[in-house]
Amino acid sequence: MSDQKPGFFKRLFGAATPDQPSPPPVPTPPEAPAGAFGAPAIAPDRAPEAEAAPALVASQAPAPASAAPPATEPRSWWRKLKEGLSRSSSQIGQGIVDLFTKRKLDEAALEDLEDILVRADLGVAAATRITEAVGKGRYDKEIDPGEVKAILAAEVERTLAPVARPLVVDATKKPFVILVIGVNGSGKTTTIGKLAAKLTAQGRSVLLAAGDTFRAAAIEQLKIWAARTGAAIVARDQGADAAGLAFDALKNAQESGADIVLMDTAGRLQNRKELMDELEKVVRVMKKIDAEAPHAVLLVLDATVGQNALQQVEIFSRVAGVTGLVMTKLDGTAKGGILVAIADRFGLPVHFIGVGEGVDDLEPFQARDFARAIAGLE
Ligand SMILES: Nc1nc2c(ncn2[C@@H]2O[C@H](COP(=O)(O)OP(=O)(O)OP(=O)(O)O)[C@@H](O)[C@H]2O)c(=O)[nH]1
Ligand SMILES: [Mg+2]
Repeated sequence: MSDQKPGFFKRLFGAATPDQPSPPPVPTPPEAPAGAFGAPAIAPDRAPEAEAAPALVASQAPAPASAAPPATEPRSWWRKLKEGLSRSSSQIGQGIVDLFTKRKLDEAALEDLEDILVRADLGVAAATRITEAVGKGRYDKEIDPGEVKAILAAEVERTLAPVARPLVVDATKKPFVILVIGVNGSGKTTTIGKLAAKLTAQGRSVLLAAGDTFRAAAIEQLKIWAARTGAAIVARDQGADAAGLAFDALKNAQESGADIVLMDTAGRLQNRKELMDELEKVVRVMKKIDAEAPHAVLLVLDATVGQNALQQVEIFSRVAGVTGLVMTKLDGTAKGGILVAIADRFGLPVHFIGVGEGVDDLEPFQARDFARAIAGLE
């Protein structure tokens, strides 16, 4: 990570931009309200608008020395994303090819298209919109499968653009506390490791809080990430109280002057009340130290669970006030379309997506890239 240029990080983590206007209504990409977590949706790396990414505020964070990312970086991410989403895109793409090759567009074809999209987890609302867009002005005409994919990509991008918002780390909040939550095995600890790598490479001091006190292996897993990224770590023994650990970690971060706390938590099923109560307690204890903490609550969702992710967003939001989403395991699943359904239903910012287990397999979420990848376009 150390060879990444600052311009790359400028796009990874926006800075607080206190004088930005309030968000306009959907579907225009919303801009960050004062002090909130979010920033204008960022254009894909390959587009010229990429340079319009929000600048870091000089007084709050060091100015980048060079804006240019390495020439190979965006393309390699695009490849990973495209390959990662290939199961989702081939399922949709094959369905479209089968449906529209040498066939006139009629009501039955549109219904079949809607079925394909619903089966690919995009949700009924998006499937209906996309089908209507395909049908518009094209009845009884032949339509090329490539044209259908282009319409699909455009509609998916329109849905996702408002939620593709970077995680804004406000340097005036010190430490900036990020609580990471989600069900068992969704990718929380790995995501924390990947984020720690990006943040430490950006020159920020990071403290990891080993809040998954249930499993000794979870504490060890986080210690490995700390050693690997140079982040500090606060851990207690297995079985310790997670809220107590949160208290220790925030105190330690305040005293040591850490910029950012990334707090891991034990995975919990959204229907286990006692575990959800414990999460609420973690948040309450954090507020005793800093009334505004946690400054960001990231819900990590595993794309492979498909429709179940909708319920996870709903319940975790209620308990812990989710401010943004990270979707992992988009590689190798045919259920990548669930991100579209989640955007439609909740409108929560999607900060990052994961397409693999490696440290570089997490990137800021960009609507256009995702839309084109899932539609199987180059
Ligand atoms: N393929 C793939 N695997 C991932 C991704 N993110 C995480 N994983 C893997 O998913 C598994 C679970 O990841 P963890 O980070 O341990 O998940 P967790 O949410 O911390 O799990 P618990 O602590 O048990 O709740 C590990 O094997 C990770 O390497 C991803 O984007 N793609
Ligand atoms: Mg974990």
